[in-house]
Amino acid sequence: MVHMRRRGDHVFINSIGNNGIMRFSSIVLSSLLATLIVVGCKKPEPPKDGPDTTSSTPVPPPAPVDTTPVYTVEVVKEYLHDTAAFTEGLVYDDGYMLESTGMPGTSSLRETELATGRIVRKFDMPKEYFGEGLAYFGDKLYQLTWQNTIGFVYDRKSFKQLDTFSFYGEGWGLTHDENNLIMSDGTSTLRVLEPGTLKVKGTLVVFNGNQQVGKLNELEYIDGEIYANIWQTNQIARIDPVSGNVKGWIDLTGLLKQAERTGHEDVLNGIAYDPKGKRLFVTGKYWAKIYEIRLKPRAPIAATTGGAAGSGKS
Ligand SMILES: [Ca+2]
Repeated sequence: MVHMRRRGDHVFINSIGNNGIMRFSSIVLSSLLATLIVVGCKKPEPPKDGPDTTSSTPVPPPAPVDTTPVYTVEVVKEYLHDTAAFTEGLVYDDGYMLESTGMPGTSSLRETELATGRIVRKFDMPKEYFGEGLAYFGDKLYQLTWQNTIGFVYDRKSFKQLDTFSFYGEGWGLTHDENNLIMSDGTSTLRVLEPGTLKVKGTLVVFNGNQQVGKLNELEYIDGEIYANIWQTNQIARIDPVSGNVKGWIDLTGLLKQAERTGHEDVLNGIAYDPKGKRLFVTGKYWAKIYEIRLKPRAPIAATTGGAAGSGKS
């Protein structure tokens, strides 16, 4: 005769006395029954065509489908661009490009003839300033700096510096709508500035679906939308200026052809628009060309979205 004694997770079998009485404690009986149940039950096979629903590992929900429309582009025309220009802001004005360039020692405000690329006016910023976003509003030009927390106001025609203004954080892109300047700072939040005082009168957080879109860089307000290229990508977001929602993505992958690269180029940066001719222009830092492009709808695909926080040099 035997009795079983449980110690920890192990069951031991020992001899019992000569009186022949089997003494099972309730604990021993429970353990025996549990063991028999486990041995007697076979784990069900998962369905051949479905997930293993008996697994303890939770099955993640399917990834949400990004239904935001995507546009590719065709190049209408190419124009020369200064390969020494580290483009940070680009504005079209009646046959001329106004451009803000960055980097210490090469930051500038310049005006070039679009048809030829010829520089017709140039103001070199003191080397302590890193030029950033540029907007043409009224008869004035507004230029940001990256981390100097200062902006400059110029007369459009003479480039004479009229004023300065200060802001918090970093300066990245700048454009304007009918009434206000709109500024990016490398995050997913755009600031709306009152042009007279340059004070922040509102903010707009940019979302694609339920995801914030960070690293908003160069801007252009075009026919009631804010276009923003996303730093270190080939994507331009078309943003609803009221809701902050991305209404479309422009995918510029392949615009800068491998055969045309100098090896010196930096990222896509620079959007300008001719409202009369409805011409859209893009370029990049140290790129040799400004491209006039036309949008073509493409089937929706997952688009790149950045985080809420900005980082690094714009
Ligand atoms: Ca622009």
